[in-house]
Amino acid sequence: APIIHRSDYAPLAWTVTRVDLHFALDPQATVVTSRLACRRNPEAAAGPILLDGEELETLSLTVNGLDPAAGTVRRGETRIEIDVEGDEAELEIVTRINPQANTALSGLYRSRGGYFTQCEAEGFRRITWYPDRPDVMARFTVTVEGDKATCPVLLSNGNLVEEGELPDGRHYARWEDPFLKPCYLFALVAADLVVLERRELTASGREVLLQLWVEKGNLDRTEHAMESLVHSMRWDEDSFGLELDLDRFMIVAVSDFNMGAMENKGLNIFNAKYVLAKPDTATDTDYEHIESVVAHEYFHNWTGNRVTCRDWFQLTLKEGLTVFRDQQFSADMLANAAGAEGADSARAVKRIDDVRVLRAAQFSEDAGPMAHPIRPESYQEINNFYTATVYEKGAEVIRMLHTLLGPEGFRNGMDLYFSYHDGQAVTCDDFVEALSEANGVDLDQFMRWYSQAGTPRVRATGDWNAADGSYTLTLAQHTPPTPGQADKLPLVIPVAVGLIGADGTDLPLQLDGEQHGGATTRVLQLTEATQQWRFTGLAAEPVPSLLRGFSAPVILELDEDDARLAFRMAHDSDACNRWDAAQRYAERVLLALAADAAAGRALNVPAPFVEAFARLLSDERLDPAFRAQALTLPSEAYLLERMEPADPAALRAAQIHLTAALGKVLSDDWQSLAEALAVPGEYRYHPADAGRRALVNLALRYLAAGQVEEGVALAVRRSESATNMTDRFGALAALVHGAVPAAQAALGAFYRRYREDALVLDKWFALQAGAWRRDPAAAPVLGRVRELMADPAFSLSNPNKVYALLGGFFRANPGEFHAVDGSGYAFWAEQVIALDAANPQVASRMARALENWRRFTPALQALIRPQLERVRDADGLSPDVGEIVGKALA
Ligand code: DPP
Ligand code: ZN
Repeated sequence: APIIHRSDYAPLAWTVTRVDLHFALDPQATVVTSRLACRRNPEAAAGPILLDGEELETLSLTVNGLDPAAGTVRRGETRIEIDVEGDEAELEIVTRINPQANTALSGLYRSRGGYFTQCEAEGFRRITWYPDRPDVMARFTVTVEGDKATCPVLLSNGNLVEEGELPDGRHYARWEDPFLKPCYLFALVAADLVVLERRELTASGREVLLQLWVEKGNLDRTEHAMESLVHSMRWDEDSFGLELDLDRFMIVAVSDFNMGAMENKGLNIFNAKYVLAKPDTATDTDYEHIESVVAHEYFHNWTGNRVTCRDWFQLTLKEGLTVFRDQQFSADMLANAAGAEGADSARAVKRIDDVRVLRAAQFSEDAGPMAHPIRPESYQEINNFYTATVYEKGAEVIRMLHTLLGPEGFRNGMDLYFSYHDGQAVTCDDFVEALSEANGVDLDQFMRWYSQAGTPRVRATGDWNAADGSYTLTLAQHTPPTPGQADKLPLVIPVAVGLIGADGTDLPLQLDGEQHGGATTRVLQLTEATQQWRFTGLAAEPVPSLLRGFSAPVILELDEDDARLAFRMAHDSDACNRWDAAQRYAERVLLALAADAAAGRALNVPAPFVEAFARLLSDERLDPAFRAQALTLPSEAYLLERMEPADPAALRAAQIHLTAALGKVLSDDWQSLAEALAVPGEYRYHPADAGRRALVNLALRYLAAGQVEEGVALAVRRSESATNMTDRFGALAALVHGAVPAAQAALGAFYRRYREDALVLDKWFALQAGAWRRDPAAAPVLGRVRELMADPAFSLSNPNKVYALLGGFFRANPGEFHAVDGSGYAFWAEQVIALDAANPQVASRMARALENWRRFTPALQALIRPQLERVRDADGLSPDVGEIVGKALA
């Protein structure tokens, strides 16, 4: 596939101002009539009208009502060029498409009897010929015509302006979107759905209709998403002064969807898993995700839709910013629910969650062949760039701007951004310039975060001078090379710093030249390769606590011995750093155990670690949600990136040994904790309850891992008789991960109870795909994965199922996937090739599971390479998978 470069951007010679679409829906032969009002762009170089298309059958094309004159139209497989005189033209194009055959789930496709669309990034060209790029913004009118019995509900963007009956059992609806939009925000739904409605007033007193459309039988799972939507509306009004601009805002749940959800103007389409929840089927984590995804898509209405991206290289303009906004929203929601006393801890727990995701998913991306800046310079397939870098690192970059400018300065910058660019398609530079102008600060150096890939290392060293009571902190930054970027320049890195005294309390920070000490946490700006700060007025050597709140997306390198990590685990006032100290200590222990396992030595867990761990476990002053975070070991995915070379089998042996030891040795503590924290009464989604449930479930995990009889019995009871999914699934997961004999019966009972419930079964598939094998003589997990693929509830054409079972195996189970006989890799190649024929986006996500293959042991690399080559050489490989394996092998 050709490589597309950011530097090649040029505006189109012709743009579209109005679009009138007519859909005559039919499963295999939908006819789309598109009338486009086109206008010459006075700012662009002269040229023909350019239209993109993919898999379209073109029935007719007229220009200004006539067949085009000979020689004025050039038709290619995916491109039509039309020479037109004058400055305006009206095109009418009729195409036929086959939604039933659209297994890629991009464009117009079918799901469970209905019709749905997904157009971001380039799906609209699979519906009709169009200049399919985000800088073409037009007003859309849409008429949808379909079968009344199977598709009683006909939806599109904007306002419903007309509906009526047609002959032959058909009916139609006409929708008008008053806002200009790029075609990636177009949406259409025609299906048999029911609705939950609510009317709300916006801050300025306008009444809006909120609708949540789901399949029949799911109405009892819509309340939480609706609540989340209303909270999102209020939050955006309060925090940014941004109101809903439509009379009607719709969310539709669909079972087959490649991504999480899509912010189409006024008609958000959601993967059902981010809408549907009731206590018996959804866990606390599901509730949290629903709240944040609903908010995310809602927030896009301003950051994404009202102001959109000029080109797809600017994707982080809307995604990084909107992820930051949804993270702030969720933190506020948690803090409000927790009340004054628990607010700080609730925010910290949310931050820890986000940091965990960033470190596991984004750091590894930044360290491999797909490393790219948050604003990429080139791509082969844009669908491959909906990445953790563009989204999560992009959000961290916005967070740093927020830190550097302060909340007010940030808000002023946002206000200016909207005042300049509302209704436009703009760039990341436009955004940062607005922030810079509003605050009178120079952000030129900061822009390097947009152009440099790779995770920066910040090396910290401290120098205590007892003679004058000063402590000199030296910070040095370095960003390692990434593909195509050998040399990096210093970045602007905000480093939040605290100094802890011997008694565990924070010291007031007094920098050289200041009269007296001030705040106990201060943000230092590291802008050069190396910088020093001298803290004075200290009575004794302090313990530094750096990068508090994870103030920048960097890897902090600081030499701390075990005792110091234990000290910070017990005392750091910054919850994020306290968690991080526990993670660092656990990482050290696990990597040492893995080295022992690889060398065939006996495994021994160091007693001081167990003691530090136990102190956190039983520290009742600490919020249970925080304790659950701090007592969860770093993920294998994260640790494999820290291991040289990555040896999944050795790491798995270490994890098995450590979890079993912590379960056994601390069994009394875990058991009393599980009893004391059990949440009585009826389920409610509330962070305080959720924190307790998380900690109890973690206790069950350790108890089952340690094969502690009473703990296993408790997990069995809860898996049978829990009153909510969080407890039931938590107990089941403990049994499965503990690989205790009772797990099989519990899995069977769970399946029978939820056999009709696709979303719940996704959990069941994922759990088994990710299972650990504590007995080396037990059958490999791959065998079970193959069996599960034959289960009637499994389907390769449903993305959620693929992510659960195959993703659960490739990504969440490195210890089994990387089996030393290479069986996992052969299976991977077979599945990626099979998936690619039907759905390249899903296949590409699975393909990425092996992109960092060069980090593994030579023996594993020798097994992986031929499988990567096998995929690369497969017939008819998509550009999506082609780009991934091509870069991996390069
Ligand atoms: N634009 C979508 C989102 O991130 C992705 N399809 O919300
Ligand atoms: Zn988004």
